Amino acid sequence: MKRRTFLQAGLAGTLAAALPFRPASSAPSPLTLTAASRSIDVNGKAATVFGLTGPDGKPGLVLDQEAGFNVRLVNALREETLIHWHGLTPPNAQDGVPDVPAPMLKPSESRDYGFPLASSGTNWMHAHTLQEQNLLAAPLIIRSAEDRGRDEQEVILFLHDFSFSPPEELLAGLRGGVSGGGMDHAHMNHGSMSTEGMDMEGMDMGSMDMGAMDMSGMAMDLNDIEYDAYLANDRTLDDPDVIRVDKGGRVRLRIINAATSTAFTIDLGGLKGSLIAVDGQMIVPRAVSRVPLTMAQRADVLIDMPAGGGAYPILALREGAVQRTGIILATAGAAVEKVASEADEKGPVLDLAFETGLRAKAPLAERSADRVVRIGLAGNMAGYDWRMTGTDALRVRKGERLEVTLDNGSMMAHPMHLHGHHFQVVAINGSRISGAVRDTVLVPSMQSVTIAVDADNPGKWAFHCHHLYHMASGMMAFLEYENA
Ligand SMILES: [Cu+2]
Repeated sequence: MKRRTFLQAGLAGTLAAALPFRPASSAPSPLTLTAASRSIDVNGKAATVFGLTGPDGKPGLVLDQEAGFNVRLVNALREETLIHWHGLTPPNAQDGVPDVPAPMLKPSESRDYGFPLASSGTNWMHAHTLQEQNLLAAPLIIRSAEDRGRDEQEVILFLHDFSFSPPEELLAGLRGGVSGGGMDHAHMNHGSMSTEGMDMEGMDMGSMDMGAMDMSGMAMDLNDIEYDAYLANDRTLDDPDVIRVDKGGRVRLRIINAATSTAFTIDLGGLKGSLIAVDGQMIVPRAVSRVPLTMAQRADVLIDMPAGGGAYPILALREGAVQRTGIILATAGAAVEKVASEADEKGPVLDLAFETGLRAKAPLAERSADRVVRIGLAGNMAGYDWRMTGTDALRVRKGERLEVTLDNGSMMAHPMHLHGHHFQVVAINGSRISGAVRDTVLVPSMQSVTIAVDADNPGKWAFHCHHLYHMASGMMAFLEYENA
């Protein structure tokens, strides 16, 4: 039976009049998502980057949760690629790590994806290769019926770190091969700063050049790469995305840090927000004016715009550096003043203070762990040989509760991401909390974070640092199900 005939038969008589017309429920045709090259303007210079465009011509996808994930990925690039659905929990065969297990898509090849959407939330999609550096990444927003019924304006803030140098060159520079363009300090100062003569008491953690001190007084490395620009919705503050909002209206900011190796602190400026979700998962709402956001993390912030109107920059401050990017929320007729791309002060260094205060709205069920694993995070800037240790123990059976303590003995912070699952942060430096449910957690230098995972999605799942160059240099492991 042809689809049209089937639909007509199914909708015959009074039933057709009573039910809303929903062709997607009987014979869904997939939404087309195209990976292609495109051109953007970065500080007055044309740049050829990748992009992922949905059926409406906009970047990425905005999906209704109940319709499920029903997408045809088309590779319109002249090279192979594959896309990871970051924050979703697809069956293992539909995850996007090349050959784990699905192969890359060849040029002009397409592939259909279909699975139920377990939760609504702010997620994203990206290539699990160096192509991510060239913006093969986009928002992936899942909206529940409840979300769609709210009287609020949704605004996406999609962050990225941009370089005119190819990622292969950036990586080679970090490994010591070449002094690639865009990097000026990959081998300077890191791990070698002296604390002698410093006044630790009165020290401003964000004011030091190149790094900062952890609590034991050791030097931490912050940024591996000096980028040419920091983008918010593909733009810099020289020509920012100005989004029209209503006086007194409610805005739901969906913030995505899609930078490959840059952490930010989101600064709401004069506005007050309520943080309602992290990594797409609801938390007990928390009043915020600033939100730390490491690589791959997301944050949903509700903002009630002032009744008087005006123009309000939402800024992303680069960690430990003066660079910043952002968007402007502006009411009709408001004068939009230019915001400089560099601040007077360096952006804050991310720690776990904020994370410690987060509480999941729907925590994992109370139960003891069936398996407890300790993973070390190791490596250094000198050799650029990042790795995870103790990974042989990353095994689980379906139905088990796994607890993993991520123990960072290196001088850099690592944003750790597990595919195919959400986990709950259950301890920070050994102190138990009922923390946020997430898919990416920051483990700062010389600190530990314990996560709990319910093993409910069999397969072989990537578990890695979301700093692209750490991952590419070896900081990646797999959680494997036994008897799967
Ligand atoms: Cu890392």
